[in-house]
Parts: sequence; structure tokens; C-alpha cells
Amino acid sequence: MEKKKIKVITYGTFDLFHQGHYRLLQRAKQLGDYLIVGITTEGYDKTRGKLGVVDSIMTRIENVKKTGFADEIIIEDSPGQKFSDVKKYNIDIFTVGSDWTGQFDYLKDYCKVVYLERTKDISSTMLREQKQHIQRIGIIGTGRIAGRFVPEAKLVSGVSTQGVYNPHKESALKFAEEWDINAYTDKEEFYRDIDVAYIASPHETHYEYIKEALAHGKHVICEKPLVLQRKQAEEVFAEAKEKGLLLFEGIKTAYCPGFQKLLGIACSGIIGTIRNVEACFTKLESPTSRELTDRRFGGSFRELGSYVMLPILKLYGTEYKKIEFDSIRDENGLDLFTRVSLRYATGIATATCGLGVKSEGRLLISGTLGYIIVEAPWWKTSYFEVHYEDAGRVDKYSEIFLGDGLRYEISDFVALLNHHEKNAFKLTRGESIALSGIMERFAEGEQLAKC
Ligand code: C2G
Repeated sequence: MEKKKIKVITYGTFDLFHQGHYRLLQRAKQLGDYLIVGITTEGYDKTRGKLGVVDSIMTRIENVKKTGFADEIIIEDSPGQKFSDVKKYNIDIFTVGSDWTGQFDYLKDYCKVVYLERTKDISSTMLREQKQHIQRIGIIGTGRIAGRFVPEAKLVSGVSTQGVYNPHKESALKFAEEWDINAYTDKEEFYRDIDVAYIASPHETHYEYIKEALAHGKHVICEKPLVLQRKQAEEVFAEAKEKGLLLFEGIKTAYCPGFQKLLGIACSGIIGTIRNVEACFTKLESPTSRELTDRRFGGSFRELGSYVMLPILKLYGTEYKKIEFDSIRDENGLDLFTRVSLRYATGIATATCGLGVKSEGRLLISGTLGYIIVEAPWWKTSYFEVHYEDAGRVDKYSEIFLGDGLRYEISDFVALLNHHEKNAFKLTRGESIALSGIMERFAEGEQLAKC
């Protein structure tokens, strides 16, 4: 009697086809006798939040076909499809890369589920052959935000998280193990293997890491606040420009579609001339947290100030006439709650933020014809309303905000890197420089307060 054919199925976008994809398909085929490859449609990728897909589905099908591993190619077009395909095609083994470990265990009742080791090193030789489409990102730092970055970057086409650097070997190894990427404690090795540095280390270390990465010829995405002094910001942006490198401040709100839509509506004239902006963001932190114990670089404004200042700088610009800070401080002298009052030629603004005081986290933009109200979490903008003198008239807007939102800044960064988009920076160097200057003014006020 003829031995039953072992049927294997796997799925993917296979965008900008690279060594990781090739090796996955090669090993998937070796698992059985017959391999079906499901290739995602653009529509499905959009719904699952995979951004920046460059190649058309026909190109992606062609690239998979060329490997010769696929016995059959199907289209993946909906979230529940894997489940029905396993039964429809009488599948014995479902397989996918180990970056999905655990995500498809629900199929175990219907077939064997195999997670194949993700290809960590996508070699530059392979990429050179492909004209370097895939940007290899190296993370500096192993904290909370770094942990959020990895799953978000996975959903952006054109990037591969190469590894993580931390001077403390055990921290680097632990993080790398958790996220299935390479660990680096040798900086030269780290910089050799990457194209982009993502800096997610403590605030006060950003400046040195940015300079170092630029010196190694690497593009940089740096978590907010970029740096804490205006002249440092001017220096690093000048250096990046001179080297033809991209330097990006990672304030995720600036890049998310909902916030972009909000700015468009606010500036469209529908609420008239903007005369007042109020932005508030509070997040209670434990008194033992880094943010509330680091006497030199902790406190609410350094942690949340970039968010609450963003809409003000975006709507009024960077040329404020006056700026004043007032803070409620704890026994460490750290600000538990800070209010920033700004006066512009055409309007006023108030930004409040707090790690030790809870308030209504909303964004209010008041104009001569109406106002826009965005409830918390406005910094992950997904819904807002426009109100007018006529209380019966309310315009409602909504926009998708997926996951932790870092994918939007990463996708923008890659698009600018690969020159796909000619659109302007959603957060300009002028705004980042102004933010660094505001951080410096805040610290000066802090020094005075301590005297
Ligand atoms: N892959 C890999 N090594 C890489 C990159 C990707 O082994 N360096 C694997 C992925 O784990 C996946 C396949 O190659 O099994 C295709 O990767 P993508 O095109 O990025 O597809 P993905 O977004 O992971 O979607 O329904 C689709 C599936 O969920 C996979």
C-alpha cells in the first residue's frame, strides 16, 4: 500500500524575499512530502497590522515559486483561514518560524504544529544581492520599551531585528533569549551586524549612544526624550545630516494615523483659528520605580513631557514667546506633577503630566469656530470629536491604532530610509531640537527650585 503523503502547510507575507524566508521554506519542505504555502494578501496584512509591504502579491508569489519548495501556493486572505485550511487540505503538519512560537497552538488538535528556528542573521551578502532592502535593527537597552519594540518591528516589512546590546552580559543574554534574537556585549560586533540602532536605554545615555551609532555610520531611532539639551540635539542632527544618516526621535504618537488625521482636521480651518491647546497625560507609577527614584533624570516631565508638548509644537510651532513650569515635587525633589504654560503670538497652551497625580488625560484644541476633544489615551489617537457653538452638531472621527503603536514610527522610518515615501518627517528635526531645549529649560527651573 502506498505510504500516505505527509502534507505540510506554512504561511507568510514573504515580502522583499530574503534568506530567512528561503531557509524557512527549505526546512518546511523537509518536514514532509508535499508543501502548501499560503501567501498573505495586502488586505489581510493590513487587518493584522503588517505595515510597509513593498512587493505586490504577484512578486511575492513569484519569489516563493522560484525556490522550488512549494508544491502548491494558496492565498491567505482572512484571520480564520489557517484553521479551515488545515481541514480542507487534510494537513499533517502546520509550520511557521519560531518568532510565532505559541501563537498557533490552537491548531494542535487538528495537526502537528512545528515552530522552526527563525533565521537570526540575515547576512549582508544576501542583502547586497537584493540591494539591501532589509534594514537590520540593533536594540540598545533591554527595558520595557525595548521589549515592546521587538513584536512591533516584526509586523513591519523591510526590517529584521538583528539583536540587542547591553553592557551587562546577563541582561543582553536574557533579553535575546526571550525574543529569539542575538545578544551582543561587544559594541564593535554589534555595530558591524546592523544598519539601524534603536536606542531604548535610560534618558541620560541617549546622547552618547546616538553619537556612537552615527560615528559607526548607522541610522538611529532614539526613544524620547532624544537628548536633554538643545545644543546636544543640534549637534547630533548636524552630524547625521553631514553623514547622510537618518536620526529619528521615537515619540510614537507623532507617527500614528489617528494623530495625523487629528492634526489635519485641526489645521483645516474647521474650528477656525486655534487659540488654546490643553494636553494632559498622567500615569501613576510606584514610588520605588526608576522614574520616581532617579534623582538626576527621573520625574514626570522627562518621562511624559515629550507626549504633552507634541500637539502644542505641532499646532503652534516652536517659536513660543514665553514658557513657564510649575511642579509638585516629592521628597526626592522629583516632579510628581508638572504644568507647562506657553504663550504664542496667536494663542496659549497648557501641558500637564504626572506620575504621582492622576488627572483627566485628554487633549483639547479650542478654536474661534469650535473645538476638538480627544479623550485618553489621546496619545494613541483612535477617536476624536469636533464640537461647535451649535451643540446639536458633533463631527466624529476614528482611526485604527494597532498594538503598541511603535510599528507606525518604524514603518515611517523604513519608508524614509528606502525613499519609498517623499512625505515630510512626521516629527521634524526642528521640533525635536525644540523639545530638547524645553527639557533643558525645565531642568534649569529645577536647579533654581532646588536652590
Ligand atoms: N522568517 C524566518 N526568519 C526570518 C524572517 C522570517 O524564519 N528572519 C519566517 C517567519 O517566521 C515566517 C516566514 O519566514 O514563518 C515568513 O515570514 P513573513 O513573511 O515575515 O511572514 P509573517 O508576517 O511572519 O506571517 O499568516 C502569516 C503568518 O503568520 C506568518
